[in-house]
Amino acid sequence: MIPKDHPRYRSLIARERLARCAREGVVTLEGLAAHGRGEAFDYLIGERTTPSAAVAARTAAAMLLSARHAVISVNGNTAALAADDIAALQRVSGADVEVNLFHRTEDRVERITRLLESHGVRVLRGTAERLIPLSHDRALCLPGGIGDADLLLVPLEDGDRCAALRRMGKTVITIDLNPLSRTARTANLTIVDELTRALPGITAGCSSLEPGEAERLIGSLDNAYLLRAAIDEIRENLSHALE
Ligand code: PTJ
Repeated sequence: MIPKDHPRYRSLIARERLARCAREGVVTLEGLAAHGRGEAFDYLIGERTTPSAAVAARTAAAMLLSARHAVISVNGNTAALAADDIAALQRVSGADVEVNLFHRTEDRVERITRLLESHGVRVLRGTAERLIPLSHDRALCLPGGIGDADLLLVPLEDGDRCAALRRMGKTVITIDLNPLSRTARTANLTIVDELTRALPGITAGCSSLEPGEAERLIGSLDNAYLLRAAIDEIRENLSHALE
């Protein structure tokens, strides 16, 4: 039992949930390691949504609402940490949700689908085909889902698939606390923020964009600028860390 007044309460609850989901076969052991890397970067950015991440989240909202066919691609970590946030974002954006895994087994796809559905997410189902130009099973996706999408939101992505999706001509938005990762540098738009802060930020953006704001945000999108801003924010945070 984690006491509510523990100074690291949120972090400990997230770890507890991931560990439980790992025991249930939703999250992989590799996913636990990936979360640890994310936590380390979250310390560096000060465990808050930085100004550049807030702009990135609003831009993501604009892109999701302007897409012909937007799909949110969900993996084990995302389902474990943010099933309610995915449901809320799907409601306001109308995006499809597809389960796509790095460590793919049909059993995991089914477990993650059921977990998402129990939180109110409508998950695409069907027969996956090898449509993404990759040699591993992350190539498998649904022809009417990721296969047809013009825009993908892929939280906690791996760099290979991000690059392959770009080669297919798709626009890729990612959420990644590491601004130096290959994914962060390959995506069209990277939100350098923790998943459970970034998703509600996108959802809020979807219901509060002013007239003309979406065009302005999309027109001025510069991911390299946003990544440099994230690194500057880390540097600034570190310079006050021990005060
Ligand atoms: O469920 P599967 O089989 O699809 O596997 C999912 C993982 C996450 C294991 C897989 O996609 C993977 O190996 O990812 P990577 O290459 O480790 O990349 C994950 C990135 O997400 C890293 O750069 C982490 O810093 C970052 N990250 C981890 N946790 C969070 C995060 N970013 C935002 N919020 C988090 N909670």
